[in-house]
Amino acid sequence: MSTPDERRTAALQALAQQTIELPSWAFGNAGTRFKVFTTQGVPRDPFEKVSDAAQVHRVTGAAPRVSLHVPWDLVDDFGKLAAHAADEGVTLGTINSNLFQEDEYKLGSLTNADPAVRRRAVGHHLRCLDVMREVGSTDLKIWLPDGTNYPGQDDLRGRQDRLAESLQEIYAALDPDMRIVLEYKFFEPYFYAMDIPDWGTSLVHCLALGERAMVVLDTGHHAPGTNIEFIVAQLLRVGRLGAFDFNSRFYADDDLMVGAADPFQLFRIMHEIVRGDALRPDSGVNFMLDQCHNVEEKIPGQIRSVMNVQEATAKALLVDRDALAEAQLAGDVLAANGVLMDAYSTDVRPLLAESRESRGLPADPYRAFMASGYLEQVRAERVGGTQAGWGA
Ligand code: AOS
Ligand code: ZN
Ligand code: ZN
Repeated sequence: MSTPDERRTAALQALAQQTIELPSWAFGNAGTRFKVFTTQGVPRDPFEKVSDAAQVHRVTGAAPRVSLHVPWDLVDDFGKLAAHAADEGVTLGTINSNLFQEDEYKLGSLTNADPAVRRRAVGHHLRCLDVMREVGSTDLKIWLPDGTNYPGQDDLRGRQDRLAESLQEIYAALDPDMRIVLEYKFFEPYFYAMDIPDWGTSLVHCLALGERAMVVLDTGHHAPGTNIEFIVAQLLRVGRLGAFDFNSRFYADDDLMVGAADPFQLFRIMHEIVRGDALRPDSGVNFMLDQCHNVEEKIPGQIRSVMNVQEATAKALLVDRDALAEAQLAGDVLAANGVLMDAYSTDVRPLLAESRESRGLPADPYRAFMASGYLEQVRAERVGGTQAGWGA
């Protein structure tokens, strides 16, 4: 039986090691399909996006990697971008391939019936692998925008066969230390059938590819009411949870700040992570954010999101797992539920402040950043040029 003090000490240790990867696109102007509001001082190129991401790491100590999109973050010299990241105290992480802006992919990219289009889509991924070699990244993230809008539009099964072949070609080109992480989404941009709509389809393809193919779980990509922590538990059980794209949804793929819509759900997810011993830095699960900040300031929005993940994690770490197991074994429904709720109801902000201060970080990263003068500085400096936005 562990004591509350022992759980607290273990939580402090685990929290000090937790890292969260930031998406470069969160720092540019982005929003809904209706209106993208512009924010002053927004980065004008990938270098400035990396600098902004580094600010989040500076105050949280928990966000040391930045994930890039190709081609949104294309630069002439990726070595220079990696060196810039190192100067700023961060590294470049996952490379996201992007197949949703080319006209030729209207009827599909990796699943297209035309072999020439499929070849070009595979070629784009091979280019992404080169970028990964240049920046020292090991994860290629594929979110496949392919799908159909009308029954009968294409052969559902044929598309799966073509997808399997295309993925196999990409997988065969991986270096030994590289992985494919494969995301799913139940709808959008197509509405009748997405080609990777769910975790089952992603898992089927990953299992066929091999051990270095893992599922990405974007928390906004499920039908309302889906039990996401169940999916987390199952993917961990079979060793195929490669990464999260964290965000909040009220309605659809809202890409709002993680933990804003449903902090209890985030806690339940992190409880399964702790239960599955997947918080360890070498567990193979990459905790990423995938968000857009349309009405709020972007860097503070990312800082708040990192803090929200840390709060949910701290609560999950405080669960009295012995008492929980005992109650579950005894069939004591209310006691078991009570153990979880006790942890969820704990105010972990003092614990997190202690964790940060013990490592020389500000107790409140959000306030520290707002007082740093960085926003005022970039608003004054970043005049001229084109602000980075959704897709650029
Ligand atoms: C799209 O809905 C997905 O969540 C992807 O992860 C995508 O690459 C990301 O949102 C950037 O557009
Ligand atoms: Zn995503
Ligand atoms: Zn999404």
